[in-house]
Amino acid sequence: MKSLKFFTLIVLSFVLAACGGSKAATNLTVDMVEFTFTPSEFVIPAGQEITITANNNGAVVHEFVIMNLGETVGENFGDEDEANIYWEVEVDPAGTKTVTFTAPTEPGEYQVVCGTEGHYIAGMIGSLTVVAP
Ligand SMILES: [Cu+2]
Repeated sequence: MKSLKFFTLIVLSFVLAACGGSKAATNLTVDMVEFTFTPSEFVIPAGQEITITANNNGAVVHEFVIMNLGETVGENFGDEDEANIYWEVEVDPAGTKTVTFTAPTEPGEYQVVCGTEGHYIAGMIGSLTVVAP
C-alpha cells in the first residue's frame, strides 16, 4: 500500500513537470518602470541556470528581488525583508543588465518585488513560479 502511494506520487510529479515544462524558460527579460515589472509573472525550471536581462526604462533605480519560498514582504519592504531575499539585481535608470542566477531547487511560487523605497507599496510586485525541470 505504501509503495502504491509512492508510485502515485511519482506519476503525479511527472504529470506536473510535463505541464510546467513547456512554459518554463531559462532566459528571461524584464522591463522595469515606475512602478511595474513587464511581464510580472515568470516560470522557470528548478535548479537550472537562469539568464535574466533586466531593463530599467524608468527614471529611478529599480530592483528585481526574488524572495525566499514562503516569505512575502509584509506592509512595506524594509530591512527585515533583506534576510529573506533569495536573489536580487539592481539596475540604474536607463540601464540594462544581463546576469545569471541558479533557480531555486524547490518548486513553488516565489514573490518578486522591487526593493527601492516606496516601490513595493506602489505595487511593483511580480511572481516567479519554479517548476520541476
Ligand atoms: Cu522599482
